[in-house]
Amino acid sequence: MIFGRSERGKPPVEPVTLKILVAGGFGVGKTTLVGAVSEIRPLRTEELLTEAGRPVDDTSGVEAKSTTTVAMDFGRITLREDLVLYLFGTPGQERFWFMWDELSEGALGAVVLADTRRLEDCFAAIDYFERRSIPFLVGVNCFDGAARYPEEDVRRALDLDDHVPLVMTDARDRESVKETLIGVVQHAMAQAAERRRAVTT
Ligand SMILES: Nc1nc2c(ncn2[C@@H]2O[C@H](COP(=O)(O)OP(=O)(O)O)[C@@H](O)[C@H]2O)c(=O)[nH]1
Ligand SMILES: [Mg+2]
Repeated sequence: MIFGRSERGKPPVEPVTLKILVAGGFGVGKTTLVGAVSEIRPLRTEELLTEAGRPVDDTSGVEAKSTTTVAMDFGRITLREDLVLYLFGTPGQERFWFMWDELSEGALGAVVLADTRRLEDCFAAIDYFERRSIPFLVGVNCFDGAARYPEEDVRRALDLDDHVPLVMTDARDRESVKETLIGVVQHAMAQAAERRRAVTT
């Protein structure tokens, strides 16, 4: 009794923790996604979009948005008792690119969020992960009022490699986000297995 779980013969589980990046253009839903699933109050560093910032922060096509994340979003989700994900939202604006190398250190994989109204906003993130061989999937954040396109059209517009998964997601919805994150973990594991095979054969 005093040994808790081990009374059933199982030692207490020390969870595996994995680091997942959440990337994509400005206003695509990164902060929303981390907030939708995080068990800890998401750590955010937001800065009011000021008049002075307007020429830099292009808000055309972005939902009413008065704050912008300047540092990063950080959250945690327990997928299973032995598997915990730490989520790091990358800063969307180009002037914060310098932070990405540090953030991506030790990352298992990434979600690149895309908005079909501004697909070009995620090209930079896709290029970044491709160049560094960081496994990623593309999550199309389905905004109300945005046209739905067939998966094939989105893949072609993004010039995605066949092996990169593309999923529809809703950054506001916990279950939808959870599924997307599981997709990243599975994809990263599959990629790792693939690479091991390539090395040993
Ligand atoms: N309708 C809709 N709005 C969303 C969705 N995801 C985010 N938003 C809104 O879009 C705006 C930008 O989202 P935010 O998470 O701040 O974007 P970030 O710049 O990528 O962190 C916010 O006002 C959100 O409430 C979505 O899936 N559907
Ligand atoms: Mg944000």
